[in-house]
Amino acid sequence: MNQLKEKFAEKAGQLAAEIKTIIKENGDQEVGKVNIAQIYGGMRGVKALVTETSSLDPEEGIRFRGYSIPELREKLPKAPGGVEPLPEGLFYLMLVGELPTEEEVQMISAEFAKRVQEVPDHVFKTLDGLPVDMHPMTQFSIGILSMQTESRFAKAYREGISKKDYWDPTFEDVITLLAGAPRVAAYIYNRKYRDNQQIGPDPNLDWAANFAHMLGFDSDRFKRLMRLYLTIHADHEGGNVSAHTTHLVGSALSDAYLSYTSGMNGLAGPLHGLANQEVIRWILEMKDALGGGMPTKEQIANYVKATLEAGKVIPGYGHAVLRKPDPRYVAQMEFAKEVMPDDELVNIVWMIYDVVPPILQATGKVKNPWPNVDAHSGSLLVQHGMQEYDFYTVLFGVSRALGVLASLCWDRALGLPIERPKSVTTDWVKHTVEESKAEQFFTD
Ligand code: HAX
Repeated sequence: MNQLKEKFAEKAGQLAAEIKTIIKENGDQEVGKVNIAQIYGGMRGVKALVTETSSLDPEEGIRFRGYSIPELREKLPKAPGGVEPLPEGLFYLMLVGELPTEEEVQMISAEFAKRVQEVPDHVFKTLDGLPVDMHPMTQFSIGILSMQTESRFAKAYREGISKKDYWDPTFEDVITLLAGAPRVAAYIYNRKYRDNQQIGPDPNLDWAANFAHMLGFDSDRFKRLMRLYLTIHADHEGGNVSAHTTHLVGSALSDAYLSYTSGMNGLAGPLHGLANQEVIRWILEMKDALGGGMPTKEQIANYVKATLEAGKVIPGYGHAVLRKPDPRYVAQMEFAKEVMPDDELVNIVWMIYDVVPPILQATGKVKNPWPNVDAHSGSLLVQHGMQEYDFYTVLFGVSRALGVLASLCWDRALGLPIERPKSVTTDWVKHTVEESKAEQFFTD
């Protein structure tokens, strides 16, 4: 792990120096304008954040340090005999900006397998004290938050650590949190859905395979699915709710546990990560309403229209940035076409893809009628035997930890300041509009 830490420190030092020069020489350069619609409209398109780990193009989708998902599926190291990338490799890539070697990935897998043993007992006792019917995302957030007792950053800060060293205990917290997150998640799953039959970690498995194992799914196919799932959900640049929240809370020097769980509370919203459970719920309700079995496209179209007429969204469709089918959806579709082309639920997901976009387009207001990552993931899990769809966002959360926590390391290493944008009142907006009209009148 020291090797990775040294490499990160070296890269971070270089970038910090470059950024200093950029700000010194070009700090006044404007990179965009903000209009009133954007102030009221969730700041869409406002460039106001720096995130090094990944970047999202509206047409092309996500690139992690320049690599698309198909490129990562080809280039990142795999488990022996495996076909999907190891998510540990993506963490390395996001952290240091270079593709790792197999040995470098094995080193991270080994460190995670070691530190997964370090989840303190009180975390499990805390979870045991929660109502078993509490939503798994709430339990997950509480479970990880209770690990905050272990924060090396919080301890170092209390002891008076120098600013320039903040990144070091943050890095350590990040590795410990990443190692422990799948264990906390699996504990919740087993307690809630498997009569509390807990399964301990296996020190010989990679991160995703160990997660599958602790969840009670030991088939090679489920392990393959987990490696793919935990890779594609890891990061989606910095402006989405989970990434931005982690960054924002972290900017107050809250440690990795406090920052990440804040992000998870945002991921638990139905317009963000919870959409993956909503998709399956919506499909199963549709099947029920239509009497079960395979619906026709016409029946799906009618159900979609009824959902919209009831003032609800079609879960799994639309995106704040993307304007094309999500490559994370496409990666899952390719996986399904290979391993389960005849599965009924998966075929319904594909029929929905044929039916929904023209209907959303016809509304004239939906900017992106295409499926996002959440439209497909649940059907793969159901087909692999994980039916409990209210757990799906926890899987997303475990994956998202890789991206948002790699970014938190960067935030600390670059010494990014506390975030504090300016807010305005509607009176201010009205006054500004009036002033600008008056100015226009006098210049005309
Ligand atoms: N179904 C119905 N209406 C939709 C819609 C959908 N799938 N997507 C957008 N719209 C509506 C919006 O609600 C909005 O309506 P109003 O003007 O009446 O408020 C209008 O179309 C314009 O919205 P937009 O600009 O196209 O989209 P936003 O950037 O405001 O929102 C969302 C992006 C992802 C939140 C939105 O598309 C949505 O609600 N989708 C369904 C939920 C979903 O799948 N969320 C997961 C997104 C991916 C993700 O973060 N995963 O974690």
